Amino acid sequence: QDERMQWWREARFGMFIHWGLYAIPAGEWKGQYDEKKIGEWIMHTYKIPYTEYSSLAKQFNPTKFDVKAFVKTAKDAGMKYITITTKHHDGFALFKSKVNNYNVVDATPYRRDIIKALADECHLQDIKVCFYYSQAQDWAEPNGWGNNWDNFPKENDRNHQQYIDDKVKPQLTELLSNYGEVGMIWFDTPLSITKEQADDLKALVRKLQPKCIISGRLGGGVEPDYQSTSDNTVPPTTVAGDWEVPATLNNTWGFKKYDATWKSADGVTRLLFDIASKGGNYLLNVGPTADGVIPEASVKILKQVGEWMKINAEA
Ligand code: JFZ
Repeated sequence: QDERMQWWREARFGMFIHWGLYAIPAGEWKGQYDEKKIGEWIMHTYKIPYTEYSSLAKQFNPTKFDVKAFVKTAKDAGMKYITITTKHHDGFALFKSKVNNYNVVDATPYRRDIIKALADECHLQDIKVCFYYSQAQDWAEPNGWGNNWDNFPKENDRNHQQYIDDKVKPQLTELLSNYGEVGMIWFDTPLSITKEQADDLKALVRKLQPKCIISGRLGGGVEPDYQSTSDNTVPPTTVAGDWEVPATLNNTWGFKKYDATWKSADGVTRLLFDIASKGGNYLLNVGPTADGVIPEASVKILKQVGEWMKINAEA
């Protein structure tokens, strides 16, 4: 446990990347736009049928994606790890998957494995690469959790186990076999996942990469390696054990075209010191556009934070 957690305890600051098909509508669907909704939930927000939403893949072509620039942005800000959505609740994978062709290589004109590009670059530049994977919610799957608008079986009639066996375990196996050393699997929104199912996923991660950390939201009452706080929430006092605050830079994780509610660089720096002084880690999000770039406003804030960090590290 201690050996597994060591790099993470020293890291303090990481970059969260929420990226997927939802970057294309960027919060807007057929003229509707809701300031209060988060961008990566758009399929859910507007009850978009799977057949319609999935055709966004034919437009996904982030030709401006420059992996070196991504990693440099993180490193210059003083971040020590990057956690990217390999598959969010919409079910679309940013990596080549042999078990499910709803993925960036098989279903988009871009045809390149984004997770591979990022993992290789992180290994090269000596920064930890971590994978977010939505283990329960999968709105593309009749046996997954969460899609109650398509013509799928009622949630109680679903064979969740089938979904776990056919998609989750094989895809986690791909992620933990084909991309070198993985710092952590970041599970999320476990819903009614059972203890047995969570134990099984944990055992799979342990078997394939014993040093890989398991994030706070595995579910089933199964002990993770550390706790996630509520999103954007810093505990008022020092907390025992290992914990992390996942946080946004504006009011969404996935890119939204009209959200300009950016935090100030000052605010981010203060939060970082607040969290670090209480013994936690700060996982700060960016949401790249459909073109493949981190919004300019985010890059600017992160640059300023990096300058602060440098001054303070030297002082
Ligand atoms: C989840 C996701 O649904 C969301 O899209 C995003 O990926 C975020 C990082 O995680 O949302 C959550 C999950 C847990 C809490 C809040 C939002 N929580 O425990 O407060």
